[in-house]
Amino acid sequence: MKERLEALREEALASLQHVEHVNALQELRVKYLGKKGALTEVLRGMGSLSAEERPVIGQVVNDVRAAIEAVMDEKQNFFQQEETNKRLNEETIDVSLPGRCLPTGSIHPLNKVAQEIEDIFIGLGYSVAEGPEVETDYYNFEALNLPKDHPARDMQDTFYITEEILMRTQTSPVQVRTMQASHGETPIRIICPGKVYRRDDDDATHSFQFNQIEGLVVGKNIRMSDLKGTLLQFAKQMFGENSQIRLRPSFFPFTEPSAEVDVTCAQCGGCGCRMCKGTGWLEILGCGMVHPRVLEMGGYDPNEVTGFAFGMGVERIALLKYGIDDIRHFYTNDTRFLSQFARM
Ligand code: 2NM
Repeated sequence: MKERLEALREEALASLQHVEHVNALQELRVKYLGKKGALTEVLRGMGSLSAEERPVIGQVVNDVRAAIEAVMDEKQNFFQQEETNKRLNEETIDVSLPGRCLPTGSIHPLNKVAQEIEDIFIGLGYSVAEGPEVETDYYNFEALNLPKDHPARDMQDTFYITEEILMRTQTSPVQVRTMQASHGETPIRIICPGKVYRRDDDDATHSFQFNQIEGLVVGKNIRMSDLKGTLLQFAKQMFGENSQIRLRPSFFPFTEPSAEVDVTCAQCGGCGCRMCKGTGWLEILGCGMVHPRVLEMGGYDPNEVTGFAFGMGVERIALLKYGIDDIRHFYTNDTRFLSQFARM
């Protein structure tokens, strides 16, 4: 029996020499030390031994088991270490690699231009005033010298909610509200930025919703020359120090006299190009001296104070400033378009 046990040990140790994988090791563990393994088989035969032989053979069984287990444990540790080394190698982190860049947003060109316009007028001492986009007929038309039967009150162009409530078509109702809230106190120096709405079909130069900035100055002895000087200052800051402006007579119900303002084309310096259609001039805004009736409805005595006002479309200014050919680029939100303004 002792010989059988020793032969078993030699056989097990020999097989263990060639083991190259944990699975094979596990198979050998079952084969020699398992419940139905070779060593257990030998132990079963111990019943037939004499009382003297039993402890001797028992000791041999224990020794053989210990010898086999020792080599198996050693192999097990080796495989474990090998596995750990492999994983450490595969999972190395190159701490010198640059981090991944997250895409960052940028300020929308329309908001950027609006902010720039606001900053210029804030620098000239103006305050920013805002008001509702849903307006009453009274603030949007009536108080701006457009009574119900006025031909300039084109029903086609206005989004009506009820007969008396509408989407504002310009930001001037904010200026009426400001005048009325001031109770005849001067001076007023405000700009009113915001969204306005017109029932237009969208195309390269029109949108049913766009952004406007209107300005209003009310005080003693405010004259047309103040308006012209202010707008020249604005044009120089917005389009470049060499810019010039010209005023052409026009008509608005809320101003008298009224004018349209052109700025010299910055693309060609006034020589004529595609942008200015060969004229050297670009139309940028409308303006005029506030109509006495508008001052009156705003709570002012037109014999005591005068005022000037102007209005411009932010989209139009942005198109001209950046040489963009279609207003719809501003609303499509294609990041290839928008990202170009990130660093401008
Ligand atoms: C324009 C052109 C001319 C304007 C007038 C007023 C107010 F409230 F004083 F009557 N606000 N804005 C005005 C004048 C707006 O936009 C092209």
